[in-house]
Parts: sequence; structure tokens; C-alpha cells
Amino acid sequence: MASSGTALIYDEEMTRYKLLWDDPVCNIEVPERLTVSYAALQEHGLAQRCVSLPVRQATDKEILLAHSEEYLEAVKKTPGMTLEELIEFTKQYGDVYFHPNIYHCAKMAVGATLQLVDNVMNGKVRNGMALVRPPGHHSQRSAANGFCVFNNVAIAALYAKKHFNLNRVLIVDWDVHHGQGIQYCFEEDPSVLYFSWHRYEHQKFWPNLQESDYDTVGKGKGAGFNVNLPWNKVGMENSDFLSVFFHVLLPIAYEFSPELVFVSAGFDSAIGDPEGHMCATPEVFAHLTHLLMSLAGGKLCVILEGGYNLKSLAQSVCQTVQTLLGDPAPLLPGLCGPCESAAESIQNVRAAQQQYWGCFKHSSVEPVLEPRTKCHRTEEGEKVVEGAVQIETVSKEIQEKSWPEPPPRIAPPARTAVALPGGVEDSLPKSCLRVSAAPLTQEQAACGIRDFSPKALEDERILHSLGNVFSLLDKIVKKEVRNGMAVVPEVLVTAACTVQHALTSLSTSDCRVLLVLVGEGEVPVELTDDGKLLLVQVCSKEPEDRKSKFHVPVCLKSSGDTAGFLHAVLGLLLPVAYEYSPGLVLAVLGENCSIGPAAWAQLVSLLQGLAQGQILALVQQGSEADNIRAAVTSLLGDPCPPLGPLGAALLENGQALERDRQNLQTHWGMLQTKKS
Ligand code: X5A
Ligand code: ZN
Repeated sequence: MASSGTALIYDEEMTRYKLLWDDPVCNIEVPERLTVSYAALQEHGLAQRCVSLPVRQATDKEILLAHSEEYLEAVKKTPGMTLEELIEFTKQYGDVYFHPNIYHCAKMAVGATLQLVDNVMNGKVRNGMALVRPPGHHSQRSAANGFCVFNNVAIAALYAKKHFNLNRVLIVDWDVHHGQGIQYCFEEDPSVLYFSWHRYEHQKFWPNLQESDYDTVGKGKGAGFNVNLPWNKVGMENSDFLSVFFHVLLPIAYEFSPELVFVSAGFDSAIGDPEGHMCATPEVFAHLTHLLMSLAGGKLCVILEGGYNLKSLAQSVCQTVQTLLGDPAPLLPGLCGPCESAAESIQNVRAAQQQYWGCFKHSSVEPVLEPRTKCHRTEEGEKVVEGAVQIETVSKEIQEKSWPEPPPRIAPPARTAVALPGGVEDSLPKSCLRVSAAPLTQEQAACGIRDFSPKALEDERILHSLGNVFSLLDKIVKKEVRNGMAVVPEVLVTAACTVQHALTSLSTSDCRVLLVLVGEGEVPVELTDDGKLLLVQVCSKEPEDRKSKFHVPVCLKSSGDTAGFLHAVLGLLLPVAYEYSPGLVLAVLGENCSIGPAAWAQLVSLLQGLAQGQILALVQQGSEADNIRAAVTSLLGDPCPPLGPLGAALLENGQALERDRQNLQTHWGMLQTKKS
């Protein structure tokens, strides 16, 4: 049995320290960061749905996994210090403050993180979030830094390796600052892959390190296992963040195939944050979370780092936890591809990582555009560049930025409805709703389709199965169920009829159907330029002509190429699909399709980030029972079995994919991986 449930770890004790003196750099790190986040989770009924786990204090031994004895002993003395002594002690480190109770809280922050690891690894929960203070990712072996005392996530990764014998751990640091402490800890360690994006501005932004740039890739055996994506401009939007996921992080992460995933979850990347000055909306964190939940069999530990705009912090935390709980992802309209500066960073990091990762093997080698930035470092970093008064004005403006409150994410009363021929039925989970409707008449089935092989519609089996499929679709559109699945006799004809029926049942505002077909043959639908249908077909046939931008053929020879398939999904299908922003997804598995049940499950899982999870899967009758099971379990929200470490795509497939991506880039901005 796959584990289920989401843990939430929080303890008020971690609010009981604060800045005791005047310091314009540190005054944003306040206890309210935790209280507002937790209150918002309660207010939205999310905290109540989580398994609440008690916090514990980390032991010395655990802290020493990532820190020196000297440093631990020094921090141990802080509870007994006077105010003057604390101020003096603080001065040896950068951008951090101490308080008589911070050592106690720091031990709890580490302990909370370890509790989460234990419970996820023991299978008591599937995933979870720890709301902690102080944060951790800047702290180093012998130094506090950037509001951080102990490196919660680095310690937890080492702990997980040690206690659960893990060989591959992924850390995704979506905080707006570079977690240099984590980078240093795992620089030479190929078993921990560290990814970070961060505000950089060619080294003008704190912590102003040369080693935060894209060309720091790890050392020795760890080369290729450190991935830095610098933001050289502020104001990055959802499109920029998602582009980096599709074209940098996810391909590497899938190839790596982690056994456990950590998120260093700083919400200072979100809109309104006085540190980040970025424009990601809270909803984007639902998608970042969702995309990571398909890795490592769903074992995902999210640990709070930064986030200083209390409103966007609380909203973003809610989006994240609600996604961990499995609620449908919010719509993310208006995606258009990375801005020029983001595209340049994406291109540069892909070039820097190309020799280490098969997923970049076939992308054309381009020289890195800008020579690496010269050191702009000043003694005081940005403080010298901008006066304190100016900082305050900018920060006011940023914090007063307004954005709409994320709409509620309502899950339909039932998750999955199925229509299956007898036989397959028995082996499926009881939790899905069975649908059995009356057969359609030929007129109903055709519903306006012209040039339609009337022969097909004389077939009673087809009319019967269409009755079921239409009924599933109606339930999805009416939001009685979230998704559905049917095994059908003629998958291509059925898909065509279903598209037509969907287009007549969807409201005008979300009248966009994404049809993803994995398999050979032609769907008898008309592809018009009005954009009401986007067809993505993954098959072995070389496409003769692309009919319009809404027809995306993906050519994959040799269906055993799992890496090629996955690269097509991450690098082509998902970016286009997200930009299209469908109101409904049809995922169709055709005849003799041997991408394998695990890859098919991944596809179905990833597609659920679209259209608020409204997806109907159709599988050709006669397809292996494993494919049917894979689709149903994925629709039900069970974690996908990992695909295992992948290599490069087959040469032919990799090249075709790269070509397709190039050709489509003019129409779909989300496919861009280079500065134009
Ligand atoms: C955890 C975190 C930020 C420190 C900023 C110092 N730290 N200028 O977000
Ligand atoms: Zn931060």
C-alpha cells in the first residue's frame, strides 16, 4: 500500500525569539511569519486535514552531522548571554541575529525537520511541511548567516542518507536567496543533488558570491550535482519560474531519480516580498509542489525557509500545503515564456550542466552568452549601493503591491469515476465510482462531426462505450467528479467524439480541450485555428505537416525509449500545455503502445496539474491491465512509482525533439530555452 496523508509540523515555541535591537537588515525576520502562516492554514481548514506531528529537539549528534563542534559549543552559550554579549556575538556573522531563546528554537527547527523525514520515510505519511524558525539554508559548518543558525535541510538530508540508507536525495531550494550553506555542504557529494534559483543581479545581490553563478556545478565526484540558476533581474513571473522547472530542474531531477525530495521552501520568491522583489503569484507554488510530487514516489518534505511579506507568505504556504493534501491545482492563466534575462540564465545553466546530464545531450551546444560577471562585491554588499532611506521606499512600494487573493480550490465530491468492461474491473480499487450509462444513438455520438466514418458509429460496442464516456465527461464538467477513465473499443474514434462533446459542454471561458494521444493513427477531428482544441500526439510516425500551432506531433521512434518520452513530456508537452491552459484534458493511450505503465502513470500524474485536475483518460481495449491500473491509481492520486535513473534519449529521438522544440518556439513562448 502506498502511504497517504500529509504531515504538518508546527510549534508555537519557535515564535518565541525576536530581534532585540535595531537592525534594518534583520527586522523582517519576525515571529509573525509563523503565526500568520499557521493561522491561515487553520482558517482554510487545511491544518485540520493534516497529520500534526510533535516537534522535538535535535540532539548534538544530529546537529554535528553538518556543523563543527566549535560552532555548536559557541551557539550553546548564547542563552546565557546579556544583550551586549549577544550583539557582540552576532557581529562575527553576516545578516543574522541571536536571542537568548534562539538556540532552543534552532534545535526545534532541526528536530521538526527530522520528524518529518522519519515519518515520510517510515510511511506514516506520504509528504508534509514543517513550519520552522529560524530558517536554515544559509548556515554553514561553522557560521550562522542570513537569519539561519543550523542548516535544517542539510542536516536532514545527511540524516536521511544515514538512517535510511539513501543513495539519491534531491534538494530544491526555491527561496529567493542562494542557500550557499547547503551548496557548501554537498559540493563534493554526488548523492545529494542541490538545485537553487536565486536573485543574483550579476553578484550585486546578497550574499554576493561568485559561487552562486550558473557555472558552479559541484566539485570532484559531485560535479554536476549542484545546479544554480541566477536571476539577474528582479520582477520574475510565473512564466520564468515554471520555465526553469520544465527546462532545467525537472529533466535533471527525473534523470537523477531521487529517493527523497526536500524543498527549502522560501516564499520570498513570491510577489510582494521586500527581499525578493519578484512577481510569482502564490498559485505558482501549488504547481511547483505538484510537479515535485511525481518524483521519489511522492516522498516530499517541504521545509520553510524565508518569506517576509506576511500576506503572500501565508497565501503561498496555503497553496503548498493544499497541494500536498492532493486538492486540485489552481488555474495558471497567462503564461508566455521566460523573459530575456531568465532565458539567458536558462541557456547558460543548461550549457554549464550539459556534460553531466543526458537530458541536455542533444540540445545544440551554444556558447554561454555573457562572460561571467566580474566581482562587484563591496564590503557591505548592496548596503553601499543603496542608501537606507531608499531601501525603505522601495520596500514599501513592493510590500504594498497588490494581487488578487487566490480563489478557493474546491475538490469535487468524488475523485475518480470509471467505465470499464467486465474482467478488468475487479482488480481496481473500490474507491472509484462506477459509471454505466445507456448507449448513444448514432446522432448523439456524431454530435456534429463531419467526414465521420459512419461505419464506426454503426458499431454497437462503440455506441455503448460512448454512452459511458459522455457520462463520465458530463460528471467531470459538472464537477461531480474530478477525473475519469474508460477502457474503450476504438480509442481514436472515441477520442474524436469526446472532443466534440466536450466542446459543446464546456463554458466559453474555458472552452479549450487538450488532447494528448500516445500512440499511432489519426484522430478524426478537425484541427481549426480557433484554438479550441490542442492536439499533442506522441507517436513513431514522422509528421508530414503540422496543421497549425494547435497541432503538436512529437515523433518518438522505438517506444522503449523512456528517457526520450520523458524529455518530450517535460520539455515539449507540459510547457505547451501550461501555456495553452486547457479547461479539460483528454489523455489517450492508443493501441500497441509500449511506453510502459510507469511512464504512462507519470504522464497522467503530471497532466493533473492542468485544468484543475479535470482529466479524462481513455485506454484502448486490449491494452495491458497494467496500463489500466496505472492510469486509475494515478487519477486517484496515488504516488507514481519512480522510473529509476534515466540516461539520454536515443540520438534520433533527442534530435527530433530538439528540432520540434525549435520549430514550435515561435508559437509557444514556454518552449524557449535560449535568449533570442
Ligand atoms: C532565509 C532567508 C535571507 C537573509 C537576507 C539577508 N534569509 N540580507 O531568506
Ligand atoms: Zn530567502
